[in-house]
Amino acid sequence: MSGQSETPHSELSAQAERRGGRRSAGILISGAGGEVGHGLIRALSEAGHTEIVAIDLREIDPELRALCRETFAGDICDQGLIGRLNAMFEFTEIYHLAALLSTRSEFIPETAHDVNVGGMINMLRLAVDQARSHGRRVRFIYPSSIAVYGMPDLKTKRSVGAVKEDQYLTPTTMYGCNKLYAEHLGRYYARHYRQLAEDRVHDLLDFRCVRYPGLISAETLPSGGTSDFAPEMIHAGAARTPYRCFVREDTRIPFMTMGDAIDATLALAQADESRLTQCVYNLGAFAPTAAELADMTRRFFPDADITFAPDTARQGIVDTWPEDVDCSAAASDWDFKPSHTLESAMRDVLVPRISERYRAG
Ligand code: AKB
Repeated sequence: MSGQSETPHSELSAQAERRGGRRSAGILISGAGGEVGHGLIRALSEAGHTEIVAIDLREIDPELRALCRETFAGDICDQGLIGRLNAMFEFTEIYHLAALLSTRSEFIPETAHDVNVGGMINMLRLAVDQARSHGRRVRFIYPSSIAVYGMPDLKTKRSVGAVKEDQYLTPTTMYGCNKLYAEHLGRYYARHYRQLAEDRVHDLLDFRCVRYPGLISAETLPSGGTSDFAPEMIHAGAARTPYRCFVREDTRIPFMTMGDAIDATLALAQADESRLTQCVYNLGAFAPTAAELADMTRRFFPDADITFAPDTARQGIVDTWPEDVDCSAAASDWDFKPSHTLESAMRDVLVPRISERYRAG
């Protein structure tokens, strides 16, 4: 994979020269073209930020590009690109979203490791290099996932209900292993980085992490994840296309709307540090079974054609994810409170917006 800047290199040098060699202030978002990136760029832009620097493997949509100071089509594993970002910008905040999701990662686990772990190391290294050079701490926001959990069996999954951040951390997927290790890397870079080096500089990073449940967006459809059955089912209902759900009807995992996930991510980023008692926080809003999701979809789209055809391997992954997550730490440390139940999410956000999307073609 090659890292190619959308703006030609000569033009970037010319821009740097015009700025008198000075670096521009920036908020960096990796994986910016993905589902979360779309929402995050819009929310940051609405909050008045004009210094967004977005990077994604694919070219960023023109509509999003207009909200950014600079966009790059490139690979976070490309050291040359990371070096250019380091030379051009002063980042005080980094949202590292780029990742290969759980289903996709099981087909190419080594590549997933390169992207999910190697990419994380590159971004953390960029963050500490930046902090050392401009003298301010860099806030590093990292979305992890319920995939870090590994429930040993269905009986345990059903009996324990909502799990806390430090329970059942034995993931069975490459993506889950990568996310769990990346959480530890963030904590290490924030608290122990180069702890034996004589020239160690303390406190370069402010690392904050959310563990997302399955996310449901009205604007985009996910790809490569294993929680995708929920958004796929609802979008198929609106599009009036038949949907064969790849998990059993009794499958239960937590979800939230994309809007609530973005709000929570920004709330954690802005939270008063003195209130934070941990680096990593669970997030979730509702935890329906796949059958309950199907019933809710049929309630709003009465002719939705949903059948269940479980895929044994993908089912096996979802069965290791908890039925629900305990979000009490996020609630007490930074007032996390999702604004939607499944019903209100469907009624007020998902159904109106998704319907409009499919009406518009
Ligand atoms: C996936 O299904 O891989 C993701 C996740 C739960 O992190 N949506």
